[in-house]
Amino acid sequence: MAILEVLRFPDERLRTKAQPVTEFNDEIKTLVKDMLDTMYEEKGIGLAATQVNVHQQVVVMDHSEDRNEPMVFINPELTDKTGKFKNEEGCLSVPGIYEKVERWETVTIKYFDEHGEQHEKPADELLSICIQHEMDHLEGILFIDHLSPLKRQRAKAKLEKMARQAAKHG
Ligand code: K1U
Ligand code: ZN
Repeated sequence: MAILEVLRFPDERLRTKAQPVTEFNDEIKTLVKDMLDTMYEEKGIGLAATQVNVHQQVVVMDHSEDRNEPMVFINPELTDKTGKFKNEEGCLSVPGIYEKVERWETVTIKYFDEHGEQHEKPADELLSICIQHEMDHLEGILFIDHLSPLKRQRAKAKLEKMARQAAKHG
């Protein structure tokens, strides 16, 4: 079991655009396993490789109640998207900030699993929100980038205050 370091805002490495996976080898399988271990350890429902400073298009998720339904999305693409809705989001890379973000309501995800098999899956509710949030990470976009300038400024000020307090108290 390997727990990877999760990059935190304002780390510039979170702004790196991820590259498509071209080889489904043991390295990718190990990355997927380590990302799942890290997501469970951090109590997240999703994680993008960008957040652990690996700039390949790999996403893991599990939003099941018992935390026993891992999902892997490699080179994800949205082939269909309908409707819009607003929901509260959080992010392991932007701790302590929860804000409503507008997303596509339903999407269809085309992706590969870690064995290189291609799949297509319809998604709504939390799966739809989460895949859009994670695919943003792969593009170097954070959910706070979707907020109004005022809300973004407030979030930044809160994060800076939290960083100052953490530095003071160790
Ligand atoms: O990408 C990440 O940092 C993971 C993120 C996924 C996510 C949660 C909620 C909406 C969109 C994307 C998290 O897991 S944040 C922590 C969390 O478990 C959570 C936060 C708010 C609502 C539901 C869950
Ligand atoms: Zn996130």
